Amino acid sequence: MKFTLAASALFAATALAQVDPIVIKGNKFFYKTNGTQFFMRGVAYQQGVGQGGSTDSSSDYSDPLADTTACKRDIEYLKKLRTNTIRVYAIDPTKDHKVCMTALQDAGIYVVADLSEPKTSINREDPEWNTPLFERYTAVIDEMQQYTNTLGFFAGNEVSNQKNNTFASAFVKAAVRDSKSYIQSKGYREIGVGYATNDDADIREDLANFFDCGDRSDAIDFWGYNIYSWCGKSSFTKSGFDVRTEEFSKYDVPVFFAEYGCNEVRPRLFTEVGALYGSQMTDVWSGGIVYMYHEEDNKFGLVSVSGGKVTPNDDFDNLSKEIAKATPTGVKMADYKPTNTAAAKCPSVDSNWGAASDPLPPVVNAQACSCMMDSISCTVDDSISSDKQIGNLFGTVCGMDEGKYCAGINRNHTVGPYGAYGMCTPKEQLAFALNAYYKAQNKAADACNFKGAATLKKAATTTAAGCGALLKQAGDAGTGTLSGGAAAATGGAKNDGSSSSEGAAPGGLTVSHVSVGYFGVAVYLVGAVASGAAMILL
Ligand SMILES: *[C@@H]1O[C@H](CO)[C@@H](O)[C@H](O)[C@H]1NC(C)=O
Ligand SMILES: *[C@@H]1O[C@H](CO)[C@@H](O)[C@H](O)[C@H]1NC(C)=O
Ligand SMILES: *[C@@H]1O[C@H](CO)[C@@H](O)[C@H](O)[C@H]1NC(C)=O
Ligand SMILES: CC(=O)N[C@H]1CO[C@H](CO)[C@@H](O)[C@@H]1O
Repeated sequence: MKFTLAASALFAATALAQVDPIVIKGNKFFYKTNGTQFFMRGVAYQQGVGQGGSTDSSSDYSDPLADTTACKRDIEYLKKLRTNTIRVYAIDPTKDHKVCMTALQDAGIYVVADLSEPKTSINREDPEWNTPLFERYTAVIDEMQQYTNTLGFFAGNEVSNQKNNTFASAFVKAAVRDSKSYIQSKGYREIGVGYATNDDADIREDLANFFDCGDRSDAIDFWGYNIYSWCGKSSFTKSGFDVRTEEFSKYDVPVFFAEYGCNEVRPRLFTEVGALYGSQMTDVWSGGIVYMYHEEDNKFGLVSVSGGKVTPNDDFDNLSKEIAKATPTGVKMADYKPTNTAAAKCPSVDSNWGAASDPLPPVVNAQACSCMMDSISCTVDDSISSDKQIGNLFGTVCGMDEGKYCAGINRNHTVGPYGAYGMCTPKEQLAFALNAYYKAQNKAADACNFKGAATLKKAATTTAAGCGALLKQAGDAGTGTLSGGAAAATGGAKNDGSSSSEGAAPGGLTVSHVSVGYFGVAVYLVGAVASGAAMILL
């Protein structure tokens, strides 16, 4: 009897630690079990992340959910601000987050996590969506989905931030699509995947429409808005919050402020809190996330941390007074009949908007990359590893014969179909292009050289099951369309013992190849074409 009691007490304790998941219905969030509407009272919680998630792409990040001492210490302050959500910008999926996530659950605090990290993120200057990025994104999903207080993920943060890089949004939307299909294929609970946008007047409407248009399985589940237009003693109309609210009044998914809190006037007064949680906005907005917890050089902190000790500042006190009054009731989930059910209309590609809605960049398919690597007979020499070397070689081979050897890795939808292998690792893409050149020279031995950067290998005679179909779909030039992919890609490629040759896709390409490497590619490519360097390296 005693034992049973103890056991059930223990069970109760465990059950209590799991908070009720947040679910989405129409343009609102709800607590799943009791159907009370959920309004975010959030705080951005990560040191060393600039406004809009900006970080030095070469810098390391420190995972705020892995530091258990700081996490437990800070929760006490977050509670004083009635915080029910924190936003984290980069977590390390290999670390253990149980202690902090459980402590957050005990405090009723949910987490919205960005899926990228500074070195592995979609680069607005030379965007792509590929297997290393997919591996990073899904590793974060795998880690965070374990906790019922994970509210959602951002597949990107302010990636397109002005007219000349709107093209990058196509790759972010491909990331949304593949992250959503991964969550579904793994049978995880429904966790939304969204995007956090900047507030650029030229592109903000097209951005919101682009991510919400078309097929629902490609579209964002919620929209985060980083907005700093209410400064000092502003107002609903002066800040433009009225116009933003009108713009989203027909949006069919939840919208919230993913960052807010202009600091032009300090201490910040946070009078926008009254508007955000008041009757003019709560039908459209689901609250917001104040940027940010830690005081740093950019002067946005609510507290200063020094020697492990937390000191709240005037901003903190002002916010706590305002947030105490933020008590919207909203609607009950059962009574709520969404009226905004139509997807947004896709923006057309013109001088203001560069991303085509259809097709989106290819679904990531690691297996297809590995099959391709098996099948080729000219590949990148092992001596080639640096971003600069890879970038130079892209410049060379893609600069030849009007870029025809790079059609299979093309990432510019304007100049042709997306190449089927543009989602492989940079080195795999390079191998494909070198091999395409080699084939076009009738496999002359000296055509697989590139000053020692390319090397002959044996094409695998028997390739892994399913390779035949994939290679056929992609076609010789790599300009076909692969079916399937993403969801199965990680597991498929890794567990496929039959995929044998030395050319199989490298599992753990270092992350620096992703953003830094590709930035290099763009630069070198332009340089090579412009200067005719294409010819020189031969
Ligand atoms: C619904 O559940 C949440 C969290 O479990 C709680 O904060 C909220 O007060 C509940 N709503 C009602 C009406 O009891
Ligand atoms: C966009 O313009 C900025 C200057 O405003 C420039 O630094 C950047 O390289 C441009 N990006 C692209 C993709 O052209
Ligand atoms: C795509 O190619 C076209 C034609 O060469 C070019 O004008 C455009 O700038 C390219 N887009 C990007 C984002 O590179
Ligand atoms: C609106 C509000 O509470 N303002 C306060 C913000 O903090 C400063 C400094 O503590 C006070 O002087 C303001 O009254």
